This record gives sequence, structure tokens and C-alpha cells, in this order.
Amino acid sequence: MVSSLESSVGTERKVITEIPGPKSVALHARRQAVVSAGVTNGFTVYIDRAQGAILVDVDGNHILDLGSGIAVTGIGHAVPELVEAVSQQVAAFTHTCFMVTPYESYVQVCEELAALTPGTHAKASALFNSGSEAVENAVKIARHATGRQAVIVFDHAYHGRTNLTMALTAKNMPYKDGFGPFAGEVYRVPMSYPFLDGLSGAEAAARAIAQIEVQVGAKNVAALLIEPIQGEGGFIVPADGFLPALSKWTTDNGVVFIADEIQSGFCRTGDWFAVDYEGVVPDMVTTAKGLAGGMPLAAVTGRAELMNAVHEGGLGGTYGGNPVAAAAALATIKTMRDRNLAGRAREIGDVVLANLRSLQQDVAIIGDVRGRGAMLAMELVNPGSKVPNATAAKAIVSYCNQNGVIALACGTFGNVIRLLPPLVITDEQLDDGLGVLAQAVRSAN
Ligand code: PLZ
Repeated sequence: MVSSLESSVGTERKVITEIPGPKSVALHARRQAVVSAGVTNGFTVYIDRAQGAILVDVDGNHILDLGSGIAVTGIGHAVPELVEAVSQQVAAFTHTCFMVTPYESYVQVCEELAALTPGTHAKASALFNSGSEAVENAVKIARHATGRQAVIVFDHAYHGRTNLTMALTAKNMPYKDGFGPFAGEVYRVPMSYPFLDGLSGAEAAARAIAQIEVQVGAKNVAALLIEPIQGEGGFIVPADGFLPALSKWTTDNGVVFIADEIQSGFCRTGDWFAVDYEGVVPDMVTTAKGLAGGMPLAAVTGRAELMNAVHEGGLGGTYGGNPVAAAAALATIKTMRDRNLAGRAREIGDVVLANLRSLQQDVAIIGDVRGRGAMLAMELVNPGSKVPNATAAKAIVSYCNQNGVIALACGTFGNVIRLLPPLVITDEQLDDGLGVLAQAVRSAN
């Protein structure tokens, strides 16, 4: 089954119809009749099958994936180890509800999370279905364990779309507009954004901490929640020293430091977690996306004394840690380890950063090139300024799509192009994708 899939997909980008092709156009008309307009699609080719870094649409176009379904399929599509593990688990049993009758794979996932997340302290985890749910539970646990209520979040943050996580997310459109009232006791402070603020990590941390102490009061703060590299907000890499300074402040003040590694975790940045880069040890880590290679699974992993402070029965949910998703996570983690995908992410980063920096020399609209490992981005500006250029970002995404490449925009101002290729992307595929991207940037310049 796996080998025939491989041969039917191949490894090359091929555009054989207009994009979207006629079958995708027909499906899209059906979709518009029955799917809520609130759920949108960035790129309306309908997918039939996929392998590695290639998606095949219903018209037979072979699309090169530089987005991994927003940092999910890090190990690539239809990886044999995952297909095998999931198929066997589906045949064995699909659901019991862990709260009713447990099974080993849930425990194994928690063992892996304890071993892989930073720090050698005793840890415990709880499993959920989505990133938002993990973040929401991390906040619940931190409040319960500290007996405090305030939660500190940052400008440009993205943490989800549930009621609490909307409050934690910074950007109004499209995530929050008209969906209030929002949860209380959430306080937002400035992020380190080196391209725009020019501050060192220590200076940016001092600015944030001063604001917390003046406006909230350290003793009221249950948790400080931060994406170590911000995702939806614009792939903002804080200046070195920012995260360690915040981490120290939380430790000194009895505040739970929660790293939201939902987008940056699981080898994406060239380490298992983005905080590993500066040796920061969070009190809690939230994970999802890359954890289970496309099956819905999320986790909160934290210091055992925090995680176990919650009363019995205080955490849970029908599907959390579902056996099929747990099997997928174990296969995903094994694949990442066996194929050294953290190392591969670093190689991808070296190639892409060099390529985009040289392109930046030639075009006036690239203000900044940044990222780490295979979490990479360019920020587009009006020539000669730092004024956000969302028009260029839209044009670049659309040019890539027309040519069979998935590239994603992000950023508070919609002016950042992010690259999140599957970590198994080949050198040839990466070259091909960067070639299309360069043409797209030149045509938007
Ligand atoms: N925390 C850091 O990146 C999800 C959102 C896409 P869920 N990011 C993609 C969209 O527009 O809805 C994300 C994240 C970080 C939390 C989340 C939320 O994870 O699995 O989408 O709930």
C-alpha cells in the first residue's frame, strides 16, 4: 500500500491544469453551499493524496508543500512508520476514553514528553485534542497550583480560538472580532521584536517586567505564557537573552513560566523545542501540531508538583490522548529520532537563510529575513522603510500558489511570508521551492 502510494505521488512539483483546476472549482462550489463562510481556505485546490513534501490535488497537480499544514506534518505526508502504526491501532481499537479505561500508548506518550521536554525535574503530562485546549488547560493548572489569577501574554501572541485562548491571542481580525466578551485577568506586555524595536533581549525583558510589576503586581501573576518564537504573529524571534531574563523573573516571583511550543516544537527549530536554544527550562510546555504528524493530539507537560496539584478528576475530556493519535505520536517521535530531523531542520535553515539573504540584496521589499531551523520567514516592507507591505505578501502567496507551491503569510500586519517545510523535504524540492519563491518576490517587488 505504502509503496504504490509513493510511486503514484513521486517527488516533483507538476502543474498540469490552471490552478485551481476544474475538479477543485466544482468542489469549491459545493463547499460554498454547505460549509460556514467563517471557515476559509487559503488555497482552494482540493487534496486527494500526499507523500513526503508533495500534495496531489483532485486534478492531478503535484503541489510542493512549504507549510506542512501549519507546522503539523514535520515528518512529511504518508510516512510509512506512521501509516503502519495508525493502521494497526485502528484495527486494534479506536477509543475507550482514557478516563474510563486506560491503555499503554497514552502512558508512553507522557514518558516521551517527560524525557524530551527541557529539564531533568520530575514531570507529568495531560493529553488533549488541540493546541487551544492544551493552552487553556495549562492556564487552568497554573491558576490552581498557584492560587493566583493573572496571566501575562505578549503583543503579537497567538494561543488559540476558544474563549480563554482568544483572550490570550493578540490580534483582533480575524480571530476575535465580535466574539467577545473575553475571559478576564489577561494582561498583555511588549514582545522583543528586534527588527522593529532594536532592543537587546535584556532591555526588552526589563521593559516587559516593569510593565507587569506596575500594572499587575508580581504576586498576582499565576503564569507568564509565551511562544519562544512567535508563530501566527509573524515568526518573531526574540533577541537573545529575552527568554532567559523572563524565565529568571518568573522563578524569582513564584510565577509559572509556560512555553507555548505548539508551532515551534518537535524539531521545527533545529532542536526538540525552541527554548532549548538558550537552555531555558519552562515550568510547563504546551505541544500539539508536530507532535502527532497530523493526528489531533496536544499536551501539557509540566513540573510534577504543579501538574499534580489539581484535584482528582479536574482535568480530562472524551477524546484527549485518543489511542490512534497516541500511536501516531509515538511513530512521529521515533521517526524524528531515527532520521535526526532536528539536524535536518538546521540544514534547511542554513540553505534557506543564505538564499533569502542574498535575495534581500536584490529587492527592496524584503525588510528582514529571520528564523531558526525550518521555521523561517521574511518580513515585507515598503521600499526604504519598515512600513508593513501586506500587498506584497498577498501577491507572493498567490504567485506561489499559481505555480503549485504552498507558502503561508502571517504577522500582525499580514506582511510576513513564513516557510514551514516538512523536515523530510529533499534538497531538490527545497531548491525548486526557493526558485518559485524568488520569482514571486521579484514579481511583487
Ligand atoms: N498556540 C503557538 O500556533 C495554532 C492556527 C491557525 P490549535 N496555530 C495555527 C488558525 O488560524 O486557527 C496555535 C499556535 C500556537 C496555539 C495554537 C492553537 O492550536 O490546534 O489550532 O487549537
